[in-house]
Amino acid sequence: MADFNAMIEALIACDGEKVTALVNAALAENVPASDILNKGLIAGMDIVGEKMESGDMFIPEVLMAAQAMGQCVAVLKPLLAEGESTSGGTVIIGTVKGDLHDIGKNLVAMMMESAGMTVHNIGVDIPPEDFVKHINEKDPQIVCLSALLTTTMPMMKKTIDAIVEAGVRDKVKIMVGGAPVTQAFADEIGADGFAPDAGSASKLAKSLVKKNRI
Ligand code: B1M
Repeated sequence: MADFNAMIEALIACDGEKVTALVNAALAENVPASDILNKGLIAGMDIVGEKMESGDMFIPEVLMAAQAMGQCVAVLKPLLAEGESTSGGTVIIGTVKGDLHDIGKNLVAMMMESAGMTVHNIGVDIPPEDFVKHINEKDPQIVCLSALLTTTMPMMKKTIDAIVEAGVRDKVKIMVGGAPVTQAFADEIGADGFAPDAGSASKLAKSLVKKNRI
């Protein structure tokens, strides 16, 4: 039996070694990687977020917890592969300007790679003009924008506007996501799709690529 509570507690205690050991122990017991991710790591980060909000955890601690999560995600990466045969497709993914959160975005990138897509993960704090530059250079079918802050959500609209102004809007499907983002917001800013989590983002990207080819 995997001890998800111990994983959550070790993450909150910023004890990277312990979280990694617990993740490895759970894997050795054949606990599915997706359960470890959702019931252990993401559940733990949710509590870290609550503690951050209430002032019970400070930024350096949150960063240490995030680092521990990143290490474990690297361990889980090969096991989270979807294993489906796919039609491929090229994706650009980045976190919009002003926003430094990247754990969720990296998970989305990872799921898309696992699903056979070519993913250019262009990082965090990406200004609209850089998204345009990467579209011109990499010729993707899909552009994914991530934002975790309510204050950086408007930057998603600015990025879409810049893509329209650069005359490349028709070449790409734009998907948005991140904890505060909703389908209604995606519709409002003229995105082609919204996904609440990494698994559904990967599925949606594949279906958008397929639709585009027909
Ligand atoms: Co920040 N932070 N943070 N933070 N942080 C949140 C987001 C917050 C909710 C915490 C809180 O107060 N409860 C809050 C935002 C409040 C708001 O705007 N509504 C917040 C704040 C306020 C801040 C600062 C402003 C704090 C400060 O400085 N005073 C600051 C801002 C810095 C900046 O970006 N300019 C800040 C800084 C940081 C750290 C640097 C310390 C660190 C980030 C480290 C890193 O990413 N490398 C951090 C962290 C770790 C968090 C929390 C605790 C965890 C985020 C996370 O990684 N979750 C977070 C609280 C929380 O979310 N519970 C919080 C796990 C991850 C797997 O989930 O990112 O949601 P998530 O990704 C999911 C989906 O959203 C979706 O799929 C992913 C996987 O299923 N998804 C997409 C994500 N991107 C997608 C793109 C897509 C599709 C789906 O494209 C199509």
